[in-house]
Amino acid sequence: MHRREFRNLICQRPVLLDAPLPSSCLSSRWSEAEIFHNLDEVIASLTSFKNICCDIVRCPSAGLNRFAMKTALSGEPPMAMNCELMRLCCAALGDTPVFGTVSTTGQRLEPYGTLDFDDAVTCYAEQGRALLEGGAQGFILCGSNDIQEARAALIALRELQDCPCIVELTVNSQGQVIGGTEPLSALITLQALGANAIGFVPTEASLSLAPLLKQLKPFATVALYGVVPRCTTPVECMLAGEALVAAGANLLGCSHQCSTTDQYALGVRLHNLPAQPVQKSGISALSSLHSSVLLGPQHPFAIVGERINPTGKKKLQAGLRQGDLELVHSFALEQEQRGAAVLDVNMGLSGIDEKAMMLKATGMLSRLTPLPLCIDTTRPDVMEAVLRRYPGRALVNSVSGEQARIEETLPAAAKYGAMFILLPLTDAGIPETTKERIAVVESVLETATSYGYGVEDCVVDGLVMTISANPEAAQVTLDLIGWCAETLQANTIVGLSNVSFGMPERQWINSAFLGMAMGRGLTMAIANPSANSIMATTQSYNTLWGHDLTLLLNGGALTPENV
Ligand code: THG
Repeated sequence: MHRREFRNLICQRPVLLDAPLPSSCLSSRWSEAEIFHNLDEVIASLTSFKNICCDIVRCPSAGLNRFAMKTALSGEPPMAMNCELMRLCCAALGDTPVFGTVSTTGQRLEPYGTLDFDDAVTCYAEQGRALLEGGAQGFILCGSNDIQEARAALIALRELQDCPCIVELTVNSQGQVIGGTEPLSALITLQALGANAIGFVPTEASLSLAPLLKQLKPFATVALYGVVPRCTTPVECMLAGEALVAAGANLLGCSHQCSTTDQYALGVRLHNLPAQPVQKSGISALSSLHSSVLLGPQHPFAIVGERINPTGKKKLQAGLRQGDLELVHSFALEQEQRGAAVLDVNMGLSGIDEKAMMLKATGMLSRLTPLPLCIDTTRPDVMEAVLRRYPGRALVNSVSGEQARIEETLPAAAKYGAMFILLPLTDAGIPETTKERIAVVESVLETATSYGYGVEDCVVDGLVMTISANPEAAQVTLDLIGWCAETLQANTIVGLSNVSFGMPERQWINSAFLGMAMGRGLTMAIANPSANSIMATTQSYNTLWGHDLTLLLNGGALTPENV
């Protein structure tokens, strides 16, 4: 099945996705090996549902990966089992599409465990290939409780074929993805990475997912999927399904404790419920392993902390040359504590292995801080390597009109669905006038659109130059910011300290310029959050626009003694 067909399917009406396994299998929780040894019974159960209520059937292949099977008792090579099981399901179900299921390897991935990310990707690619060979129309990643495992599977399956991938995450009774990822953060990460539907399974079978789906719906550009809680009657099952659809669900599944009669009732009911819309254009948002940051004029102003950058920092340079990340660690905590929303990470230093250092630093930072990262490198291979492993949705710094950025960095950013900073410059240099810069912004955006990007996925850099070299530098940048905010409705950013380079009283100039740019619609700045004047302006902006009243009302994050 092509991804477009899947989208059409869910646009018609809510879809039921299920695995009508034999009750003996469910009650005694068969292993995949046992399922394989009782195939007749499994297939008979699947067939009994043919054309009745399920729109998509799950092939019970979930645990047949090389890591999980190592511990299971079976003589068959797992890949042959995947293919055979899928083939039999497809033969039994005729026209009803069968999706391959994959699930945990049973081993913890880095950074929490020892399983290498690439080994996990290889494992899911191998299983996915076998399932496609057997006739899989799409994939479901079942009950994942680790965002990195979900990412590894999604990357592997997306690299195989352009078929739909549904990701199902386990949430606990507090509404958190097990592993500590907030559901919104998981949604931002996985929809950017190319999942076609994202869903949740509660660890407590009686928990209703309706409030969670309702909360996530405004942020979802993909289908939402929810599992109906445990029911005791068919009517109860229908009502629970209706509640999930009303909350925004496009796909439903049933708890294993629901009877086949319950499932049938729900399937029939769905034929008469309206399809829930799926938003076309997305939101500007970044995420990390645990958390997320929303960007734009309706949200708090975002300071991108600039300090993790060896330029002009002797101590940091010396540390990095010895592979020591102690200063990176302390700069991160300090910037987080000072109110940065995002951390820029730049490891550009002659004589070090930039790729290895970037991977090491971003891996450490992902565990250390909930702030999403801005990956600042000119090397496309470094960008690609970091984005592949980063457990969230990063900000790419940067894509410009330069040929190398367009041909290499942009495709890498697009593959992992990262947001990107758009620098309005070309191989010919930085255009002097606002008009020329606008032309570069439009041209880069046009190319980005062909990769599936929308304007909400980019942040235009105002490219502020120092006024000590050109007295009109600030004006040109302010006009560009104004145009982006009003006409393009795009986020904008500036490297704030550039404006005052070579001038006296730099902090005065920087904070005045920040206020002026905010007035034209600036939404982000790369700056040093240890500068009180910058953070005071930022907190005041957030208070004046009503984004965050608490900070100043409580005396501000900048306490009297450090202002
Ligand atoms: N746009 C985009 N990315 C950028 C910039 C931009 N990345 C790099 C730069 N400009 C922003 N980052 C920095 C990092 C450090 C400094 C300035 C800008 C800096 N460092 C002090 C020095 O060199 O002396 C050290 C100060 C300290 O200890 O923190 O000034 O414009 N997209």
